Amino acid sequence: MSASATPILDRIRAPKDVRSLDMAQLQQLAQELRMETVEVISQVGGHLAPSLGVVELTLALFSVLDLDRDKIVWDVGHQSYVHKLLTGRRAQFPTIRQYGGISGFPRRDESPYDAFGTGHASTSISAALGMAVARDLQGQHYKVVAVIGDGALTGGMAYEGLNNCGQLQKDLLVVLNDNAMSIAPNVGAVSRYLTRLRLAPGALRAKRDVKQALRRIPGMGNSVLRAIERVKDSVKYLLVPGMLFEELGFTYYGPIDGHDLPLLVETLKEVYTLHQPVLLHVVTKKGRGYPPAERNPEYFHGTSPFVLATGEPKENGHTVTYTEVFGKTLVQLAEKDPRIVAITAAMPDGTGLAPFARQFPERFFDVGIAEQHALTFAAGLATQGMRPVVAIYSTFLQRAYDQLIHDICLQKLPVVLAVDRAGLVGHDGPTHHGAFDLSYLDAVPGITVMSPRDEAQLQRMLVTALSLEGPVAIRYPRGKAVGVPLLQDPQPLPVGQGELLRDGEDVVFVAIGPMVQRALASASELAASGIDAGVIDAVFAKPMDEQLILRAATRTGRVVTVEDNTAMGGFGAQVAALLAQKAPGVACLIAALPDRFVGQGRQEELYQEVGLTPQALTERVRRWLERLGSAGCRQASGSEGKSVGKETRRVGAHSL
Ligand SMILES: Cc1ncc(C[n+]2csc(CCOP(=O)(O)OP(=O)(O)O)c2C)c(N)n1
Repeated sequence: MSASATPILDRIRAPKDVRSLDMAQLQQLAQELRMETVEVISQVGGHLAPSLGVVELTLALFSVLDLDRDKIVWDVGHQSYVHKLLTGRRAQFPTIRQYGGISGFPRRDESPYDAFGTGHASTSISAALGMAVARDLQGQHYKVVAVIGDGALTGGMAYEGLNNCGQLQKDLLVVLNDNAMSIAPNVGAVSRYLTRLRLAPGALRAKRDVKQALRRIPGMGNSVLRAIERVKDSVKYLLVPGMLFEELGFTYYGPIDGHDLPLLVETLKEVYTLHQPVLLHVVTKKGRGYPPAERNPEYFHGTSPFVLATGEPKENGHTVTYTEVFGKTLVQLAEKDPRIVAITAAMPDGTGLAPFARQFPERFFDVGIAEQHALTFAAGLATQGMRPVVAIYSTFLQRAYDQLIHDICLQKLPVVLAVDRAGLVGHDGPTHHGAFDLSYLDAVPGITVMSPRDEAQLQRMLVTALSLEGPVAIRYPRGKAVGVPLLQDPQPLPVGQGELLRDGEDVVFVAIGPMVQRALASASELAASGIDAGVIDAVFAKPMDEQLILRAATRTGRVVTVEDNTAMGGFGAQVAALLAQKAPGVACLIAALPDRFVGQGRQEELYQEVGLTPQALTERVRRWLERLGSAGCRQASGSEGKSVGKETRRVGAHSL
């Protein structure tokens, strides 16, 4: 039998097994963890570069902390793969991010070692502080560690947490994992400040060297040291960089090399004994140890499956995405309209704004992971006649809801929200699904909300949005577009007008966005079994084309709404409310995301699970019509059990 390539990792069943390893074994374990991570992620895809960057940091934390008591909160959590491998989930690791598999993020329901569920950035300090306060109130003793990246440190919530830590002075360690990268290169003044700290290394060494030298002075070293501690502030000013954190009430350590395992362990042992807020600044390299990821950390931040030897993507066939069409169209429009400016919260590539940034660098703003600021910043720009377009993922827009209501909509400001990744996003799972936008957007007065059924309609929506004098949101899904030809000169859409795409007598689908294609496919399937289903593309979720919907509803007596948004307060709920008021008696079936958090997997697997594939819709509609048919017959004519098709049309018309 050949020797295992991962002899040490093979022995790790739980975090305590890491604590018993010596430094040489830890070093070897670091290699093995890298190998395992790269191999698995090359097959299934995932957040490779962030996890490779924290191999040594994770090992050092595991070897110093007692994780049966102590807690680590991983900010964003996309760098927690090594943590997962060391906490009893190695066997499931190949299922990471797959349907039914383990999550790509920490989850409290997945492991007792996942102290806090994450996915969105900048939450770790607040959560860790909450734990530290609970610990003290309960008279318990354990260490709480927040690990936050320099990218996540651009998020306002991180400062709210730091600010509160400085006041409460709890025993809490914040590890700042500084790789100078967000997904893209990090931005902002704090990032510049961290760079200055990085460029002035040796400070920690200097502090230690002074301490050690003093201790060696016989008879008086320790008393001098104590005296120095008493005048700590002045010593700090002399020896310690990181005054920003010191002034916020933290003891700052660093910056230290986050790949120097002995130094990490030694430093962590030292800070472990301090029972106060400590910020340890470690410098790491994103993608460390896998050359393609080191060369291109942005691509390998979150990657699809790739060829291990080269780092080349396994799937090469490129199909145009909604994101790309948005980005390209915006560039074309901005060429003609100098008022257009584009804003992203740390996702220039993900939101398709990279071409805009290249072409109009002075009109492009990456504000960091700061969605709230992004929206109010846009509002400010709009007050002065600019036309800001905030490109943002649906899930992250949740962060900025008050800014949307209070700063943009209340003031009727013409800010365009390009809401990407609406609906189910796939492998990132419940932290990242855009499951709520129609509900939360439609609730706000004065906003126009649209969702395209194909990429040409997206172009027209963008033109429409930029022609309006108030706030607009266009929400579109992750992934490839339909494949219709793009428009050379997209024209604005008539606001509030839906489109009847297919006439039908038995039932009418009222669908929105990408669900329109599914409704059309389902209508074709239903036709094959004798059910004549019409399809309306609502186009606008707000203002909704009430007349069009009501006409079709009263004609067929049966409406099926279809949306990739939660059923709760969503598009279907609006249609149902409309029908209840203006066409009572029309039966309405709402096909939407369920009122639970949907898991992870390929998008289609998930849509299958929630019954939003064309086939699932067909089945549901057929069964529903059957039920209605019999109920309707009883009500309308007293006869039993009439089924779907032409007969239900009679029943439907009758029951109106
Ligand atoms: C609120 C929010 N906005 C945007 C994102 C998308 N996002 C995921 S990771 C990341 C960059 C994080 O950078 P950093 O914290 O430095 O970690 P690194 O990946 O460099 O290890 C961003 C912008 C997010 N997860 N949460």
